[in-house]
Amino acid sequence: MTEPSSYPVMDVYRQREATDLSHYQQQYDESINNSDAFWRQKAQRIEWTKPFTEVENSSFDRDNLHIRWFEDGELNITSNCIDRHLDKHGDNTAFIFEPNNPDDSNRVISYKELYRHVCQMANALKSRGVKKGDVVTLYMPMIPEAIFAMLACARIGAPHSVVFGGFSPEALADRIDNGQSKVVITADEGRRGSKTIPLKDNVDVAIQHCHSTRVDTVIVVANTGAEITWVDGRDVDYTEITDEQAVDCEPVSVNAEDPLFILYTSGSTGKPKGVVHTTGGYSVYNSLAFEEIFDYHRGETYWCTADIGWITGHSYVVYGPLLNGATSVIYEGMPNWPTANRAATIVDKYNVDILYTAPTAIRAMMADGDKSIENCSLSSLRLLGTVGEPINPEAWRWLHSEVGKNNCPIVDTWWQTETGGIMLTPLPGATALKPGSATLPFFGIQPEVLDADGTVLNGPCSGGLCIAKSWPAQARTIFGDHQRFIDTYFSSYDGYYFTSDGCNRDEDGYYWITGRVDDVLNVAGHRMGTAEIESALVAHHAVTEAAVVGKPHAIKGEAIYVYVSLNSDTEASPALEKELKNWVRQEIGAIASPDTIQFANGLPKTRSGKIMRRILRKIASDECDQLGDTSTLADPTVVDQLIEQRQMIK
Ligand code: 6R9
Repeated sequence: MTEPSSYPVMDVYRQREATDLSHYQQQYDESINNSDAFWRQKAQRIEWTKPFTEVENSSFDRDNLHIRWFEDGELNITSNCIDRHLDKHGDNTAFIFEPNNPDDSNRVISYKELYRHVCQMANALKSRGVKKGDVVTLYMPMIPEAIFAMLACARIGAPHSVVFGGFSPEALADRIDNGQSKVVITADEGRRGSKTIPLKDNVDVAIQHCHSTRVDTVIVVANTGAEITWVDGRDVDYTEITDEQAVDCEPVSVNAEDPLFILYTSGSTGKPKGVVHTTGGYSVYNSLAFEEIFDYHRGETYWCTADIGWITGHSYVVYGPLLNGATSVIYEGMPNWPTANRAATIVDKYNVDILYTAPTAIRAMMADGDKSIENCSLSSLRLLGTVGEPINPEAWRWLHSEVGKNNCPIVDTWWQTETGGIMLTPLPGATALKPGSATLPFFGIQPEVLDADGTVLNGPCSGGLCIAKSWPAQARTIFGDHQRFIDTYFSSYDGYYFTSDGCNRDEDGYYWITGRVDDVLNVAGHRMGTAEIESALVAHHAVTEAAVVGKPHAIKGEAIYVYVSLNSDTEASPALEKELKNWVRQEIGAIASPDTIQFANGLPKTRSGKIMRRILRKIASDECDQLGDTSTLADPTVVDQLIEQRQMIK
């Protein structure tokens, strides 16, 4: 049987009132042609402590760049996430926490309980001197306290900076320093399958590595109960400090354009940048996006498998769902531990209606075949979503038939840390699906495809994906470096936000993301800058030069392939290879650890000294017959050597 290339809107999927593409089209046109009126109305989803008068004040002109939404309005996002649900829905479940070990008991947290936890935590932060505008760093496992801590910060107007628990002490230190964060919230340890992660130990090391910030408070959640070192006066136990606090905490009313959080992400150059999101536009956009894209109805159970260390965790584990009074599953562990079908058993255990996950997780399940779904009915599911990287049609079809039982639409959602919310997506029940395409723009999003010369292309085409006008959830700046924000996103194409993704647009206007066109890798859905890994490598005494490229990988999407040339007095050896892998792990974190290291005598460079990664990518992928033009190389013989060395390590 040949697979269909397009999946029509499902008849069984009829939760919406008027669900067809013309309904979408009508609203979409309104959102673009009558943007102010559209967003003014959508902003009524939010309770404002001071109503805004003006909707949008923005320009993508690089000499006069500004992005402001609802700029004279005031609000508190946590009142919208929690307080306003209390009267009628306070006993509804906000979160069901599934622990790493299936034998440990789960935790069910109602909106009323969430209120108390968040208020007590907010009061605890105040008792340690945290004020509006102070950046608080979180380095947490996926446990409810991580969410309480994020919301506690937002309650008092303190921007949170969540650092993924897989990052190293060095990476954590950089982020603490960058945000000048005096307070860190962590846990003794995190759990990932059979492994534990020494979070508190890492925080201790990170604090020693901070150059410009004196951390005066470390709040520690006892998660595993492990023995940890304790610095009196600085370290405080989470339960002790929260238990003694009042159970109410007045939400601080902030301006719509006050920062809600900083989140670091990798770019093509230099150190990760702290992307800044503000409060008003982010709330309006994600409140709407969550409801529309997941077609969420109160009482349904939603599970987004992302970690709160990433933007998906911020927008679609924490804020989007809570703004809609949703019930979410959160899970501390790995999808395939202790058994291959763990994720599927969680779906069955909680009768999950909506599952939002990453292609890499789907491919890992697929690789385990029937084992990943055995003894599970998955019959509660009615909608599936993916995010993080392009989903290959094979994985899409497997998800559709084996997990969704041919009964669930799949929303393939394309977006970025910088976009704050989902940008390209089908709307379930309205958009016909094509496996591998993120389909059409969400409300208010005006994508354009530009060629290398900056010409806007029409109809079916391929080129760089740009966005022509601002949307409410857009990042406002890079923390402490506004010029870098302008240079990175608004300088490639005049008057456009450039996404750094390439794409194709087909005859139906559907978008097909082809991946990053800058030097950013996407490893298991995580963004990694090649420059970042290279600079970690050259900091090792044995390394003179390093070049990092992505190599296609069946499950992770891309694997990290590294070319390293060594000092003349150092010999290549398996021991050194291991040492370098560990080195990167220590400098950045396990997610950046190279899969392959190829020792090289020299790297292919242009006469002006630029490393030709295109060639390195081809060699790594064993496509040496497709090297293309090598005539501009300073020394073309380097390539033959590299190919020979590649044969040896295969
Ligand atoms: C939300 C998130 C952003 C990059 C982005 C693109 C890739 C994300 C995708 C996708 C194809 C999708 N990406 N979703 N590519 N289809 N549905 O992942 O943010 O970590 O900042 O990564 O991820 O390349 O530019 P972030």
